Amino acid sequence: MENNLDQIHQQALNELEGAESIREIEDISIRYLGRKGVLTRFLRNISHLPADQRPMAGKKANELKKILDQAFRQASEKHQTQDAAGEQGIDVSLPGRCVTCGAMHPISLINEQICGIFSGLGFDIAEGREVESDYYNFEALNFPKDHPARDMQDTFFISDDTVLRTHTSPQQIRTMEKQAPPVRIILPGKVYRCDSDLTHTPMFHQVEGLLVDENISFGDLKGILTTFVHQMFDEQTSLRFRPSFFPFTEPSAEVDILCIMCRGRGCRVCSHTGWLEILGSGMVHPALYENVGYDAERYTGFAFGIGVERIAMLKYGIDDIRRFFENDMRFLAQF
Ligand code: 2NL
Repeated sequence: MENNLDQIHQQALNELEGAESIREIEDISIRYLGRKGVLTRFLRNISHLPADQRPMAGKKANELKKILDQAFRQASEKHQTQDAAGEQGIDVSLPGRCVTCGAMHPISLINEQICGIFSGLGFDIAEGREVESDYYNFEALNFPKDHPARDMQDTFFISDDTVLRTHTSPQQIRTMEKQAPPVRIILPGKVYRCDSDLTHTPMFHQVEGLLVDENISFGDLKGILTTFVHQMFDEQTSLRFRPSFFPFTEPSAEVDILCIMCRGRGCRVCSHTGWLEILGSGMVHPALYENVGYDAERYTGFAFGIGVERIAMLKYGIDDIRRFFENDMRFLAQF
């Protein structure tokens, strides 16, 4: 009887050794442990043995059943991993593929930084449409009929009366139409101008700001924009307010910072002036208040416009604005 069991054990292991797939292992398992399997039949025939041999035979046979069951299972698991890799033609010994990680676009980074600074100063963030009417893009903003910006050369016209917005100001007009002062908003977004060279792309990003309330003076404009410059660049950055002109502000001022490349000594980046222009600003023109129904005697305010690409070029030392939109991963991965 024991010889018989040893024989079954040995034979099963031999067959298992020769098995080359999970299916073959399953077949062997069925041949030994299945309903009509060799070991199952042995167990069933124990009752025909002499009574004194039955307990020992039963014990040994059940032990063998457990041993074989485990052997089949282990062999099956081992094949499973090998087969899965083999079926897909995968060489599991090769090193793994690197998963490259995405990164924020430099323009998004600077845009978020600008918005973060003004959020901290209490400005709400608003957004608007990119297709605008002539009225909101020009008329309401005090552009005279013959202003060059109203020319095909500078503006993308969709029809006689519809344009791709050339600045985010139209949405500020819409906000003032809907909301009484105090208004304190910034407007980030894409704007479009028919222009293309080292420092201009037909689409670029702007963050405009507007603050209107009682008793707002040019001093408030200077304070807010000085704080912005110091947070955006460096606490020590020197800046100056230089008189300028925009149809929608009076007086108007452009803000320059001392050149961050040459510290004012004069270099190629600042065209040897020692200063870099970083934004435009001014006190909101009273004509705009008339257009939105504000009392121009009671309210004053200031506005400003920041070119996001311009700030990004200065902060990252990039001399061609088109780099931002070529989608070259070698460039974008650096930020
Ligand atoms: C620039 C100049 C500026 C504004 C934008 C503005 C908006 C309203 C009323 C008055 Cl609703 N002004 N925006 C004011 C001054 C300058 O942008 O060079 N941006 C890149």
